[in-house]
Amino acid sequence: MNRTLHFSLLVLCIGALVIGAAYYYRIHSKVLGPVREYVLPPLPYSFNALEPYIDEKTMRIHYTKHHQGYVNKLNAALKDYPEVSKKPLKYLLTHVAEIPKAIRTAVLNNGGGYINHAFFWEVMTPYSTQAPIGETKKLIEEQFGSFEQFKIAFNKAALSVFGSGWAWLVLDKNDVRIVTTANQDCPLTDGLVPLLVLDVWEHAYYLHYQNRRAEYSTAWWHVVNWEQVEKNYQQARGERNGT
Ligand code: MN3
Repeated sequence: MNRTLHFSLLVLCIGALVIGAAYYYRIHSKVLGPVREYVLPPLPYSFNALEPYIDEKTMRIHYTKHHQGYVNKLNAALKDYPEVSKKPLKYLLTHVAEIPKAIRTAVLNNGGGYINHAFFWEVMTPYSTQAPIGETKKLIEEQFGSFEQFKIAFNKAALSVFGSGWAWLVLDKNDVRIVTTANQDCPLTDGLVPLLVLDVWEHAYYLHYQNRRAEYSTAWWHVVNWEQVEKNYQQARGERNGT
């Protein structure tokens, strides 16, 4: 085989590969569409806004490293599954069987990590009303006797989480209930609607409180965003009524 023929064949092969790849990509993106890429949702306040209850360094690392880590790993898991990525995360977490087995654990862990943290940032504020308001105030008082009793029960639940996890106030049909989840599990998967949450992973408090989770969960009440909790409740009720 002479050199020119050799070169021509090489050019032909490369050309065929390029055209093939372009064609595959065109078909692929036409049929399946692009992959949805998650980005870190904006933090609703500055890193030092929740001081002294949650310190700036913890917030910064928690948001830019831990939360970002879940975002990255979620995107990596969905990279080759555009059809799955197009479904809202809330939908996937409530229809677990529709997540392909090969990525199910990764989507549950990192999708949970993504959504749980996004939710956690929202239920905190430097301008806390310090006590529940509206319908949630009524529901909490009916269910737990008083706000004080509720706080005691919630803190007890937060302390009972062995290892890493979360303590939640959820809406279960028409009642509010305290539940805990392990790792990055989300109550949505169990058909419960989150209203309030506390992250009790050590990364959420260790720098400032070291091993003193009780101290952290007690201090945290100062920054609870009860207006958001009420909004979460109203939204859940609206969705249920189809409005
Ligand atoms: Mn966390």
